Amino acid sequence: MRKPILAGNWKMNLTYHQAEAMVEELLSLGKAPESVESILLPNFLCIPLLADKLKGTGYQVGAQNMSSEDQGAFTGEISWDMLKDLGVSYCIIGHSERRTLYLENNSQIEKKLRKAVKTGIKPILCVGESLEKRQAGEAKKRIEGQVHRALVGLDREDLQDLVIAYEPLWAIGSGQAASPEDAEDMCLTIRQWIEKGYGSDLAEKIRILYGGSVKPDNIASFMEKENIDGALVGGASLKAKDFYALIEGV
Ligand code: G2H
Repeated sequence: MRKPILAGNWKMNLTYHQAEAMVEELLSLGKAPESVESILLPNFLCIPLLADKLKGTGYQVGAQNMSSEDQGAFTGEISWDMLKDLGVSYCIIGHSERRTLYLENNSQIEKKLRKAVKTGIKPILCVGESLEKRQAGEAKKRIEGQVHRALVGLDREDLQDLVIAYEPLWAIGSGQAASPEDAEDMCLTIRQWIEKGYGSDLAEKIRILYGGSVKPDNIASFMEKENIDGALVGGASLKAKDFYALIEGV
């Protein structure tokens, strides 16, 4: 059985002191349930704070992005070992906001994913189609292409900790989530693609998440689906009560 994941992507929200207050409130609500991997992904400046506060609580700390390089003259970048040094376990790779606003392309995403898996950072690879692609009936082709381009040259052994998040662009931050049926269909498509390329063992093992306007009141409808193993949540992960309710809804 695949252990579900609830990952809170804070994006560029919460200052250090706001993050501190959020985490303290979260910890006052109760323990992280053992049946779910509960991960908070704050901005880089808050990673040391969360790593410290969440140590031994069952909550994990992730990053929203990382460099594909090891070290050196890469102004403004953060490397895998800087993250690992602080106890970061997961890192989002290729979020659609990085792809569209910062023009990250498939080749850069492939390099980042390769660096993550080779250095023991567990990647949460994000894929998703635009509304135009969906309306043109090209959503599946688009998703398969993104997964294919990100995994080029990696083999089954590299991908044991891979997590993929299906996040349709039109559902992100819009309040308009995909229907659980559509989300399930796309997550199944991804799993079948993995099965074809890497075999059924890996396809059965990897966690595939849905992301895009997930809230405490709709998470259960996604979790009912066979091929959805959790959620990547943005806006609704910023408040402690909502984040805790999301974990309970998994
Ligand atoms: C999609 C999601 C988190 P939100 O980007 O990755 O954000 O839940 O705000 O739609």
